[in-house]
Amino acid sequence: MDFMVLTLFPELVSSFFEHGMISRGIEKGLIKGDYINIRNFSCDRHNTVDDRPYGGGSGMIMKIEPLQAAILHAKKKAPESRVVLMSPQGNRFSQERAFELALQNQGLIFVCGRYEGIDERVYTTLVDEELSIGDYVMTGGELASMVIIDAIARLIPGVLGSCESCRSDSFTDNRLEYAQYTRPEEFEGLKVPEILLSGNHEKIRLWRKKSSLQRTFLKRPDLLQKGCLDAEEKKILKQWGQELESLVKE
Ligand code: 4GM
Repeated sequence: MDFMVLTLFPELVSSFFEHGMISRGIEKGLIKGDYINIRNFSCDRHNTVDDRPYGGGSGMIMKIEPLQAAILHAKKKAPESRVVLMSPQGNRFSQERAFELALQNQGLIFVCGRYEGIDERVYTTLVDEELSIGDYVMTGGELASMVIIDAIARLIPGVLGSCESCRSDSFTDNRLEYAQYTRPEEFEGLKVPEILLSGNHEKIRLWRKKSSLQRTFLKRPDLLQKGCLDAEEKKILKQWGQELESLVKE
């Protein structure tokens, strides 16, 4: 899957493509990470990419001509790709959307804004979709595009070491991930739950399911209302309720 980022700060993005699992995925040929400096597409000798807003007011607005030229160049390199503009007004990105986009396997061209905004005609003529990573404003779209690329890339088979590790991720099936431990068995009096040392795979599976449900119930109860509980989950929660009740009775 091809990722291309159009930005005024290509170094921000290049270092992201050069580290960790993302760079490994690129080396393995599973994903492509590229970037284009929007300033290279400015139309005058001062390399202007922004201008004052019509109607007055403070701040500078990104001009349409360099953005159009950069987007057309990116489209020429990757004609099948979808053009996504990062903005706080966009559709909210989520784990569900990450799965959708990874499955579609269509390349993505990210347009990252800077300054106080972008000429409205960019949104209406050059962009397939606006995406947002949350209800807050940043100085540029670069971090948002990297968040999205990271979340999608790790779902592409082979990018992470094992396929198992992303199947049990938080938010998949609207559940948070279960508690995990590694050595030592005891740290400053804090012990690893014994079941995890038992080697009993069925007991471990049930313990993990319970841990996942407990965490979701305590930290993100909104997720439990969204997806309904299956029979096994109901049983586990009922059992937890009984455990709590017996504590109160004693
Ligand atoms: C306004 C318009 C994305 C601001 C376009 C970008 C937050 C997000 C910017 C832009 C951004 C977000 C740059 N801030 N919540 N700032 O995903 O690109």
